[in-house]
Amino acid sequence: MEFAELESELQQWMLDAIHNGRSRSAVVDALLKAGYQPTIANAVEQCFRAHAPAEDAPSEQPPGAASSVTPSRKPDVRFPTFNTGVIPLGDQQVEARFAIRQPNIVLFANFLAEWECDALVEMSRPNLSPSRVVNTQHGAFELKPSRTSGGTHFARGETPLIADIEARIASLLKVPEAHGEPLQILHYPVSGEYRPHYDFFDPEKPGNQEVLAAGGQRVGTLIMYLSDVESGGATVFPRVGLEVQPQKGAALFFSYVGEHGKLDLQSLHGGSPVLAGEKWIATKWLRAAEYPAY
Ligand code: PD2
Ligand code: ZN
Repeated sequence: MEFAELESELQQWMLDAIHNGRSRSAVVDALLKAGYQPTIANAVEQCFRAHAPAEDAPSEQPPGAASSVTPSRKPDVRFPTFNTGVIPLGDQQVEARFAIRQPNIVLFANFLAEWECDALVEMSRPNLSPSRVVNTQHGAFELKPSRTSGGTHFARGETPLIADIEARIASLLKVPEAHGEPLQILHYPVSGEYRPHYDFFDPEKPGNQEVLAAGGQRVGTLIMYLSDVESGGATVFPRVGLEVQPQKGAALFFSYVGEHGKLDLQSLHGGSPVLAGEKWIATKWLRAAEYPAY
């Protein structure tokens, strides 16, 4: 199996593993445990040859031990407190439509122009692969019935449009662009869903050490709706009884790490099944510290 043929999230996971100092054999082991065929070892080898530092002798280390970024339970990021009203951001007159405090959730209308939504969809359509979730025991990415979308991602600043949108996000949320993970584009066909989950990583779970070591904890999420949805597909917060119906160009922000690094369990959220039409979103997850750019 070739590295270039792997789903983008799996490629990203391997790059994170190298960045965190994991050895070839540790990476192959995790993937075999997650159910991959032994031919995955070839893709791992290609990835290490292309991306591991030349002098990097394979070493067995506890997950995350060699990270250049110390995982932190404290947020190094303080998001602004939003109230409803218009926020001029470059060419966009963004409007905060509602803001609630606990959990901290804000809906921004008009965050993206229609043409930007269409361009992101067209750039992504040819490169979609099934979305995966992190296995919290051993850390590899797995296919699960709880997440039935297709996705792809763009590196920070990969195109002028991506760079523009990332600058807008940084300006709105007052968080450096370097704290952003690659922009994820997700497509949900009819019946596609993302069952309720937390976006933060439970620091007690061994399989999360890999993802926490690169950039620290996730502290906030911005979901940008790239399409309207004919029926279904709402983003739901079951613990607060909130449902947000996708509206093309709008963006939903929520954060979930409080004062002393306390994780907000009220932030449980999901994408309910699409009943008719299709749903496209772009998600920017934000970390407590700088996230490596590949
Ligand atoms: O598509 C959604 O509405 C959705 C729901 C829950 C997206 C995410 N989570 C996410 O991207 O984290
Ligand atoms: Zn989510």
